[in-house]
Amino acid sequence: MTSDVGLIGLAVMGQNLALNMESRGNTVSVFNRTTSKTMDFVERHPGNNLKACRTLEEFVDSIKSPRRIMLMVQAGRAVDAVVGQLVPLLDEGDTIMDGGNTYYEDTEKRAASLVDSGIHYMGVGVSGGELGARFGPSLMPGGPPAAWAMVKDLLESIAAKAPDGEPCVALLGPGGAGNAVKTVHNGCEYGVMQLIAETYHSIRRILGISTNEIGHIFESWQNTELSSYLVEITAIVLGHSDEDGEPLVERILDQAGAKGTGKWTVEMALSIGAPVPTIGAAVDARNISSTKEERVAASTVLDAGLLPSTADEESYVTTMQEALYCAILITYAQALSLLDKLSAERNYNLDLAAVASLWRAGCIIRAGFLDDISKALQEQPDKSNLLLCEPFRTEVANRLPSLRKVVIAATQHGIPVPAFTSALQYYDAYRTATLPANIIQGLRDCFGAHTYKRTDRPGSFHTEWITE
Ligand code: NBP
Repeated sequence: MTSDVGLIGLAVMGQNLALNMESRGNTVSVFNRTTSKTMDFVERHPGNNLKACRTLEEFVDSIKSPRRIMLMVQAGRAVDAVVGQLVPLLDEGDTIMDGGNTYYEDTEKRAASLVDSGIHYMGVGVSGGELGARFGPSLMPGGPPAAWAMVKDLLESIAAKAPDGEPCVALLGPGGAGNAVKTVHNGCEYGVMQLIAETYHSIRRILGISTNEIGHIFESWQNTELSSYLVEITAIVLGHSDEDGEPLVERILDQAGAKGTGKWTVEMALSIGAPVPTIGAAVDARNISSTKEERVAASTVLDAGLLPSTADEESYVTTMQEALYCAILITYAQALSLLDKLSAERNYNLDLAAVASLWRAGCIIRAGFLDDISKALQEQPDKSNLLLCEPFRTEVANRLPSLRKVVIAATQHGIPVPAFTSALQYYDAYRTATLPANIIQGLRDCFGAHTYKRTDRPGSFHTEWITE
């Protein structure tokens, strides 16, 4: 019997995605570079419709034509290696889906190189970690409509379902559009995680309450506008005890790892001139966290220059809650604005309401408010930024005093809050009609004759600023 779909790469994500596909009634052929892992995986799931393949030839021959093949291997060279070996075995009309965290430009190149062969190539962002892969990830596919027609049913069946029953998957655009959306999703994830970490740090330092108590605060926030997967698991992580009953998280070394998608988001943003300061701050915060030895040494010699605190401790938790929600919305606004600008630059024609809609379930940045974000973007397509869309314009405005208080209190106490600060700074810069960029233009023209534009007449101007 031929299989309905094939999957290559049986590390944690591939195994779970294969089981997910199988659980929806598909026979799944599986292949892994290291054959023992293929055999071991299939032996651990007897009775399932999984077909272990020892060679790529056997794998390709075992799949129904036109073939649908999902790659879940490490991004980069591994994808090139697999595609290189696979393509000569495939036929016109077959579809390769790269489900890894691939850089969108890489997908563009691979898709372009296959156009003449008639083999379809899709970049499919997969979010939700291993549980998502197993029971329903958020899927962000990009590629040609003809390929989407081939894989739509399959992807809709394995995707997470939003509260209204809609599958969290839609064709987002051509080429690398899906990978770009997944990258920015991860960038947004970096920003929100950094905001959460700063919230913990600020409450701990300013109120001096225990990690366990802060865990309870996050738990209670799940019943508020902050309701989201990352807030939910923060409560779990903060509430988890080590063997002796002490909070485990306090024994975790304060050096954050990264696999690069945050950096890619910032690189993408820099390359098209789109501001994403909160995501940039989150990447920098991970980088500075990794300089542990230097920080420990500096902590004994650098003065703090603290100021008297003006934080109202009575209402501080509520202030923090409002500030966190406000800063999270500003982070989503940056991420969506980046995608909007990328879409214009690359002709992706991204539907941002659809993007927000498929982030509603299955992915790491899923949150209760995404339903409203999706509706707002759909109903107010003329608005150039989420911050201008109601109800978010008003929601952010109402919480801004809290965001300012949190930044002020942290500054007075010498607590680093780069994500909160950058969110506030983005907002303030975005709402400022006249920025001091005129000074920059004057300076550029003064030292380098770079010219400037005037507010009172059209054209390009240069001034001889230094006459002697
Ligand atoms: P890894 O990213 O750790 O990749 C391991 C897989 O790649 C194994 O199957 C390995 O085969 C295969 N592989 C490598 Br490495 N080099 C290869 C090569 N030259 N030729 C063929 N196969 C090769 O696995 P993962 O954590 O399951 O993630 C898979 C993809 O999904 C990645 O792109 C990842 O970024 C993305 N992703 C991961 C998560 C997550 O939570 N982990 C979430 C969302 C997306 P081997 O067994 O022979 O070494």
